[in-house]
Amino acid sequence: PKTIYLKDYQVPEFLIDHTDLHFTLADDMTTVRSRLSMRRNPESKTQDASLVLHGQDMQLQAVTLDGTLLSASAYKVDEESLTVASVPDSFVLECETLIKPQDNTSLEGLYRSASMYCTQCEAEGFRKITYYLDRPDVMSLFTTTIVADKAAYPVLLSNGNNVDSGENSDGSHWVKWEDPFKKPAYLFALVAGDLEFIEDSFTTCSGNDVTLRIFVEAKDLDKCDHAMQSLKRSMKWDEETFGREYDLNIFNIVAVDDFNMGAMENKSLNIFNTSCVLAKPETTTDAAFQRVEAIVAHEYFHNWSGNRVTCRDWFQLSLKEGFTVYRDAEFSSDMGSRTVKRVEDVNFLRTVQFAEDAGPMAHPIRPESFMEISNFYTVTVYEKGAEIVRMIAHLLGKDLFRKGSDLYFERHDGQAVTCEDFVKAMEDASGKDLSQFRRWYSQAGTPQLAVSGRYDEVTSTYSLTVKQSCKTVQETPKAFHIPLAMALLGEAGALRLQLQGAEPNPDSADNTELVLDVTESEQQFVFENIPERPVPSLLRGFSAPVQLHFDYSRDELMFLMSHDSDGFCRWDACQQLGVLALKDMIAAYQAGQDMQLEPRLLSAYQHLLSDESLDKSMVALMLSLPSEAYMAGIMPKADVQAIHIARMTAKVEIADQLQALFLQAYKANTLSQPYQANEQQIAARSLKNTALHYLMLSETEEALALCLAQYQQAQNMTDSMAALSALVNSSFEQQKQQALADFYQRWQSEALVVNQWLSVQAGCYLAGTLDKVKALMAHPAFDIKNPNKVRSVVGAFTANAVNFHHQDGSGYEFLADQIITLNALNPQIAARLLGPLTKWQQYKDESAALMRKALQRIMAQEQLSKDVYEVVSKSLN
Ligand code: BAL
Ligand code: ZN
Repeated sequence: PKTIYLKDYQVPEFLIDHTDLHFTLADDMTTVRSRLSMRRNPESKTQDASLVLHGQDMQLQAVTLDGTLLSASAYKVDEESLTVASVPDSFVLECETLIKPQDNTSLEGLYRSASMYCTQCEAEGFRKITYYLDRPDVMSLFTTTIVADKAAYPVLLSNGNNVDSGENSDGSHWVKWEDPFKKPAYLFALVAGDLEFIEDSFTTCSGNDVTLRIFVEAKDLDKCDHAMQSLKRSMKWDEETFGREYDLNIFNIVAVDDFNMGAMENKSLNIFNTSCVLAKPETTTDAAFQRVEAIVAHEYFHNWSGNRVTCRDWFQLSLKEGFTVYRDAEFSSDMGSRTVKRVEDVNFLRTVQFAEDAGPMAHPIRPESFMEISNFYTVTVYEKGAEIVRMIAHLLGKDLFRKGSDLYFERHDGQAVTCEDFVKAMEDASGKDLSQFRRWYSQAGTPQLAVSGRYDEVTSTYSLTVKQSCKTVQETPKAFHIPLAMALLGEAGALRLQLQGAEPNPDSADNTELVLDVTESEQQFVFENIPERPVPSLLRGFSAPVQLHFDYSRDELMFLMSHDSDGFCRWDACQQLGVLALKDMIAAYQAGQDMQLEPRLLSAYQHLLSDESLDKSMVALMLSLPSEAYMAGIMPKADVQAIHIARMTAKVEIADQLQALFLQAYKANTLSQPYQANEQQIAARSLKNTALHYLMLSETEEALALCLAQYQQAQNMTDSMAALSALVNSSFEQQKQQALADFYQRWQSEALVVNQWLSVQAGCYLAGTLDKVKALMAHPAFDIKNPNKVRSVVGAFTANAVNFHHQDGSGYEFLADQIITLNALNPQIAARLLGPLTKWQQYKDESAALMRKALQRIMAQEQLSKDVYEVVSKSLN
C-alpha cells in the first residue's frame, strides 16, 4: 500500500458545485445515478489535467459528459478510480453505478444493517457509493432522491430538508432531500428502513423552531428519551457557551445496530451506533447513560466544529475531533461533576493514549503520513487533541479563548481548513504567541516532566527545578510549551505565591495557584517569602498531557490526598500511593517473598470510607487501585502476571481489613428512590457497587447473599451488572452459572444487554476464560459481522490482561485468528482490535516474543487489507 504525506497536499484540480444523487434501492442491487456539476479549480496549478475520481467496489454502467454518453475508450476504470481523459473547464458528469449494500460487510459506504439501509462515509466511504472527489476540501451542494419499496422502507432519509416525495405504481415511493449547506462527501448520509421515531422541538436563541427526531426500530422507541433530552441540553449549552446556534429546521438521529464507530455527525442526519443512543434504566448502566449524553453532544457540536468549518485534508482530523472532544468534555463537566469527569478522562488518557504514544503507531495529533486514514481515528487525535485545545483554553483564559473560537468560526465558516488556521485564530484574537506551542501538533510522544523542589529556610525561598524530555520510537522532539499549574501547600492551606523576577502578586486570596510556562529543557522557578517547607501540588487539573515525576514521600502523598484543594491532585495522590504500594508487592512477588500491603494505603482507604462529607463518586474512584493496564504502562518490560497477582492480593487484603466499612458504605448508599441517571444517584451507586466488589472479594456467605439479593432485586442495569460481574469473577460456581443463565434468558431479545452479558464473561479474570470466550463465539448471540459483538467478546478479552497475556501465548494466537477472519470482513475493526498486540515492546521478553510471533503470522497472510497491513507492518518494524 502507498503512504500518503501531508507535505504532498495539493488543492483539488476540480470542484463540484452541485451533486445530485439518485438511489434506487432493490434487494439484489442498488442503482446509483450521480449528476455532478463540475469545473476546474482556478487555484490548481495543473489546468490541463484529466479528471480522476475516487471509486471502489462498484460496477460502472455508464458515464455521460455534458449529456453525451462516453465510449469505453474515453475513460479508464481501475480498482480505486475512474479517469476521464479529457474534460472542458466546466461540465456536467453523470455516472450510473451498481452496488451491493447487502454484501458490504466493511460497513463503509452504503450497507445493510438488519432490515435497513444506512451509510458511513467518513473518512473515505463515499467512494464506495459513486465515483467522486472523495476528499474533505471538495465541498458541494447535495440533492438526494431515494426510491425504495414503500412497505419495506417507509422511511427514506438524507441530509437537509425533505423537498418532494411521491409514490409509484409498482409499490415503491420516493423522497427528495436537499441540503442547503455545502459539505464534503464524508458528511453525506442516507437511511432507508421500517423505522419509528420520537419527536420533540427546540427553539434556537434567535427564535427558529427545530424539529428533532430520533428514528429507531419500533422495539426501541422506549429507549430514546435520554438521547432526546441530551440533544436539547447540548443545543442550549452550545448557544450559551460557544455562541453556536443550529442552522436548519430539522435534526434527525438514526440508531443502527451494525456500526464501526460510536456515531457519525452527517449534516442534520446523525447516524448512531445503537449502543450510543439507546438508554433506559432497566437495560442501560449509569456509565452508558453518561456515554449517550456525551456522544449525542459530541455529534451535535460537530455541526459547527466539523461541518460548518471542516478539515482541509485528513491530516487535520484533530482540528474537528480534538476540538469537539474538548467541547463535549466541557459540556459533560457542566452537566455533572467537573472533577469526576476530569479524573475519568485523565485516567483514560494516561492509560490508553500514553501507551499509544509509547508504541509503534505513535503519531502527532496532526500525523504527517498514513497508509489508511481509518487507522488514525485514535486516542491521540481525539483525546490528546482535546488536551491540546484545553491547554490553549488555559493559556488564553476563558474570555480570550471564547473570542478565539468566535473568530475561528466566523473567519472560516463554510471552509475546509487546517489546524494552523485554528491556532492562528486563537493567536489573532488573544494577542498571545503560540509559536512554540505549535510543536504539540507536529511532535509525537508523551513529554516527561521531572520536577524537584528545594526549600531554603534561611532565605525563605522554595525552588522548583523542572526538566522536560520526550522520546518516541521514531525521534527525540524539541522542547514543548507546557503550562504547569501548581500551588504550594503549607500546614494551614495553600501559600501565597510570589515568583522571583515576576511582577509582585497582589495580596489577594486567589494568588495561591500559578501556571508556570515551561518552555525549555530545564528551568528553575524560585518562590519568595515562603514561610514553611511546603508540599508542592503539581500539574493541577492535569494542566498538560505529560507524565509527571516528583519524588513525593508516602507521607506527602497522604497529605495531598486530604489537603489539596484540587480534586484531580487529591485523586492522583491516592493513585500514586497505590502505584508505590503495588510496585512493592510486585517486586516482592517476583523475588518470591511475602507481599505486604502499604499500611498507609489501608488507612487512606479507611479514611475515605469513614468521612461522610466526601464526594461519593470521588471516593469510589479513589478506592480503585491503579489499573493493571496503567501499571503495565509505567513499568518497563511489564510482567502482567505479577501485576495481576500483586493487585489482586492488595485488593483482597483491603477487602478483608475493611469489611465492616465496606458493608456500612454498601448499606448507606443503597437507594430506595426510583432510578434516575443524575449525579447524586450515580455517585451513590458507584460507591455502593465499589463496596459490593470489595465485599465479594472476601467471598463470605454474607457477601454472596448480598450480591444475590442485589442481582435478583435490581431495578436497573447498573446494579444488575455490578452483581453479575462480582459473581462471574468469584468462585461461587453454581450461583454464577445460574445467574448467567437467568440473565440471558431474561434479556436475550435486547441486543445491547446481551452484549454486556458477553463482555462480562470475556472480561473474567479467572483461569479458563479463553475457552469460555471460544464457546461464546459459537453461541447464537454472537455474530462476527456485528462490531458491537466483536468488541464485547474479542475486545473485552484483549482488555482482560491476565488472560490475554497468558504465558503460553494462547491469547495472542486467538487474537491473531480473529484478526485474520475480520481482515476479510471488516478491515477497520480488524485493525482496531490489533492494538493490544502492537504494544509488545512494553512487555517482558517472553511475552514480547510471542506477541511478535502472532503479528508475523498475520503479516504472512495473503490479501491483507491496507488497514491491517499498516498496523502490523509498523509494529513489526
Ligand atoms: N467523525 C467520526 C465520529 C465522531 O468523531 O464523531
Ligand atoms: Zn467526532
